[in-house]
Amino acid sequence: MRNVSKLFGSVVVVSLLTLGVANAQTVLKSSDTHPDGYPTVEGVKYFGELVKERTGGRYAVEVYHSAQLGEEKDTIEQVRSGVIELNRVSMAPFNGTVKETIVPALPYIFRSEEHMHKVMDGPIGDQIKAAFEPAGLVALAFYDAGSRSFYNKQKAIKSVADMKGMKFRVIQSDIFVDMVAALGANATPMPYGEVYSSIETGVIDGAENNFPSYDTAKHAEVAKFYSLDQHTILPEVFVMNKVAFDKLTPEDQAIFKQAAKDSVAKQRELWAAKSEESRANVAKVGSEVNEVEKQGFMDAMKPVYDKHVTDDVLKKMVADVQAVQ
Ligand code: GTR
Repeated sequence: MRNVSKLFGSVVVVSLLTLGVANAQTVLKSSDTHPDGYPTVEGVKYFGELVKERTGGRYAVEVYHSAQLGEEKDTIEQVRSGVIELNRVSMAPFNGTVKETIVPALPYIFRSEEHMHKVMDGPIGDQIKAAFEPAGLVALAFYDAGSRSFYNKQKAIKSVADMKGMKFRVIQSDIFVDMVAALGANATPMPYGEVYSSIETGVIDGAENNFPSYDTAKHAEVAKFYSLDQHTILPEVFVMNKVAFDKLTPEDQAIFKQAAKDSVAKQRELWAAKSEESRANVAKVGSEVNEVEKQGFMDAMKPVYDKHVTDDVLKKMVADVQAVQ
C-alpha cells in the first residue's frame, strides 16, 4: 500500500510538470558588473527575495554578477531591448541618452551624501526616474555608490596642478571626459573590466572610483595613491525593461516598486559597511590615501557646467538641487 501511494504521488508530480504548473514561475534576469557579495548585487538579490515572497513565488530574480553578461554599456543595450529584464548600473553611461541623469553626474553638485539622499529621495529623484521611460526603461531604485575620487600609480595628487598631463580611465560619459580635461589631465573612457590591466601595463596612470570598486576590482594593487578629491557622489540606478514592467498586473507593479524601495534601505546599510571594510582592505595592500585641496578642483569645474547644463530643464534642475537643504 505504501509503495502504491508513493507511486501515485510521483504520478501526480509528473502530470503537474507536464501541465506546466512547475513552470509557473517567471525568472527575471538581472546584470551587475560587480562580484557576488557587493552591496549592489546584494541589494538586487534582496529585491528578488521580496518579489518572490510577495508574489507567492510567481516571480523570481536571478542576478548575473561579475559582468557575466558583459560590460555595463552592452548590458544597458540588453535591458533596453528586453534580452534581460533587469539591470543595476551606474547612471553615468546614461548621460548621453537620458539627459536628466546629467544632473547627479555633475562634479560637486552634491554637498554631501546626505544632500544626495535628500535630492534623490524627493521630487527631483522622481523627475530623473521618469526620464528613463522614453529610453524604454523603468527606473526602480537609486542605490548608494559613495563618492568617486582619482587614484593612480605615480604620486599622491594634492592639488589640481598635480593632475597635469596624467592619464586617467573614466567611466563612459562625456561629463567625466570634460571634467578630467578641465583639470589639465587626459581621459580615456573604457569598460571597467579593462582598467586593471591598462594600469598595470601603463596605458593609463590610474582611474577614478569609490573605495568598494577600487578594492574589489583590485585596482589598489596596481595604483596605490588614492586622493580624496571626491568629484562626484553619483548614485547607481536599478532599471527594468519597460515592456516587461508594463506586462505585469497593476498589483504586481506595485509589489515590484515597493520591493525596490525596500531594497534601498538594505543596500544603503550594506554600502556603509562595505565602504569601511574596503578602506581597511586597500590599506592592507599598501594603498596610501591623502586629502586634497578640494576648492581648486571645485573652481575648475565651471567649463563642465557651461558645456553640459545647456537647456532650461537642466538649468532649473541644477538650481533645484542646490536649493535643497
Ligand atoms: C562603479 C559602479 C559600476 C561601474 C564602475 C565603472 O562604481 O558601481 O556600475 O559603473 O563604477 O567605473 O565602470
